[in-house]
Amino acid sequence: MLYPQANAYRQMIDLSGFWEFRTDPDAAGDFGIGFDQGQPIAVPASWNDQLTGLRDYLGVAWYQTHFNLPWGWNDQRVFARFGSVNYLADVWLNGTHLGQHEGGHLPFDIELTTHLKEHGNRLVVRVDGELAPDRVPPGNIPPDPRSPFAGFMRNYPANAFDFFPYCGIQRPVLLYTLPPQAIEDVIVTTGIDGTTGVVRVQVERPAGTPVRVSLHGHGIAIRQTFDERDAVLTVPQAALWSPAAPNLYDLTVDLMDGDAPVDRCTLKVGIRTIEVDGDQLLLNGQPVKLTGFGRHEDFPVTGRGYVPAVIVKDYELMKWVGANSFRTTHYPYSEQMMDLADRLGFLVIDETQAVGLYFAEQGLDRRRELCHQYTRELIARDKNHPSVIMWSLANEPFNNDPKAGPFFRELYDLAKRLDPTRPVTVVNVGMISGPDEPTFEFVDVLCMNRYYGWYSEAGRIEAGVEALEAELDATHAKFGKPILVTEFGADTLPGWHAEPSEMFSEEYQAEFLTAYIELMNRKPYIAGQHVWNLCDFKTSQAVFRTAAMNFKGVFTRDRRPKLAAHRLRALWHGNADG
Ligand code: GCB
Repeated sequence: MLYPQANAYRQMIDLSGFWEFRTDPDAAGDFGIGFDQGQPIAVPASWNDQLTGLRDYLGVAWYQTHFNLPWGWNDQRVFARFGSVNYLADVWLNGTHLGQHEGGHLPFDIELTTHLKEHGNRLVVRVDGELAPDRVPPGNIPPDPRSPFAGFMRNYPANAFDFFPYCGIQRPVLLYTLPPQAIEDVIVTTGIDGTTGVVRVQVERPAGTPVRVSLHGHGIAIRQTFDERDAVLTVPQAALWSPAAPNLYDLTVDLMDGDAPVDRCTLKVGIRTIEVDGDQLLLNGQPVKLTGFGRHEDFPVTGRGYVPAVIVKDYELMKWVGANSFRTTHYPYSEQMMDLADRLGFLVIDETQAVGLYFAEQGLDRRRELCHQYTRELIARDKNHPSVIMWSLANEPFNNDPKAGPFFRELYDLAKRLDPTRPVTVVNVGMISGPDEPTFEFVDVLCMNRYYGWYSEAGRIEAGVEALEAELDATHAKFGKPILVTEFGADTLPGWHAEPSEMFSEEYQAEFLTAYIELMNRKPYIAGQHVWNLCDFKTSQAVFRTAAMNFKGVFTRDRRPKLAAHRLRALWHGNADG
């Protein structure tokens, strides 16, 4: 699945702007043909914080917009691409239902061609944002009636994950054309042979059509025409891609009819390898140590909506503190965020939206299908990014269940079949399955979220770090694989100070992160440290989430540094001016 492009053979327009909106609390509406008197709403953005009274509304809502066909589009194949609609989307054009997609955070394309008019097209999208046990991520899981705590301390809305369940059309909606004969997909993988880069380009297209590929940049221009499925280009003295030098080449793929191109796609290529060797993670054959964060697509008013300026800002903040990486906690981020990771040289652990997974029979088959769908869709979308160094199949599933091991083994095999070039992981949390994590046997890298000194050993950083060290050493001795500590952190109210430090103070967070990092720096098998979280972010309401916020950010929700941000900068850059 290629991102839409505009060039001599393809065109594209962005439908971002003010759409019309109405809720449908009984889910009984039949507005596919359109509706009158909708309220204006911004697309892309979550609906929750835009319109009065809708913050906790997670039901059905309808969006509609109108467009005229641009000049020259009459005889083209036209598609709509939705970057992210959370959670369940149904699409109508001029009264005809054209498709459905389940799951936010991943794109889908719908062909509009035969239903288009030259003027006054009406595009309608029904969005169902409900939380349900047979959805992924799940929510509204019935409390266990045998538990004495059934219904006690529940969060609201009742998601099974720790971030606000924003919904709506959250990323841009694009209209684009494809020529009659079109490139369907391009799959690029890279290798290194001495100082030579090896770039394999596989082009999915109508059978029997020749392809011409050109690779430009860093002093080379290579061109090759071929009839086979793929071509291998060799790049002498290759300028490799890495965080220190995110070198990119320009790849142009032309579909040929005789000597004339009939379609074209361009993409950026970074030549790099990523592999696991014993307990080390190797980038371009050299051990790499990740410093960075878990993050959220989260900002006031726009919710989980695509805001380019916030993306730029977050990269600036990450660079400022000395991060070289992040994990797309807990769902795939926007395609634009991934493009910038390639350009700016960030290493990305790319995670699906399988968070809060549990294994009770009810709804399990559906959750399994969705996890397979998401894994396929994520790899299809992000496979060509040099920045993506690992696939994460899930965050903190309730793996203390005998069904979990086989569930993830299947998913791991699927990911490896689709992409044999990248390590695959499942992110574990000690509070649930700890060292008996069933996926540790087969995943390539062990990703551990740990909160000793916060959720356990509360208020006692030293005792927490001792427990952490014991567990890390034991896990390493047992599995001998690289370990990433993919979350560690402490809630911190900005401006709250204490001496001696205590929980929720800025001093406690700074001391907590320092103690963890100093320990991890002493352990050669620790391949990475990701602080939870880059910024404070909104959650559901719960007694353990003051003001419906998770305050573990080292920056506030409006991106101001806490004490810990300065401390991290000193630790990761090696000096305060780094
Ligand atoms: C975790 C989760 C993350 C939470 C975090 C916390 O282990 O992966 O989603 O926000 O802990 O702050 O409790």
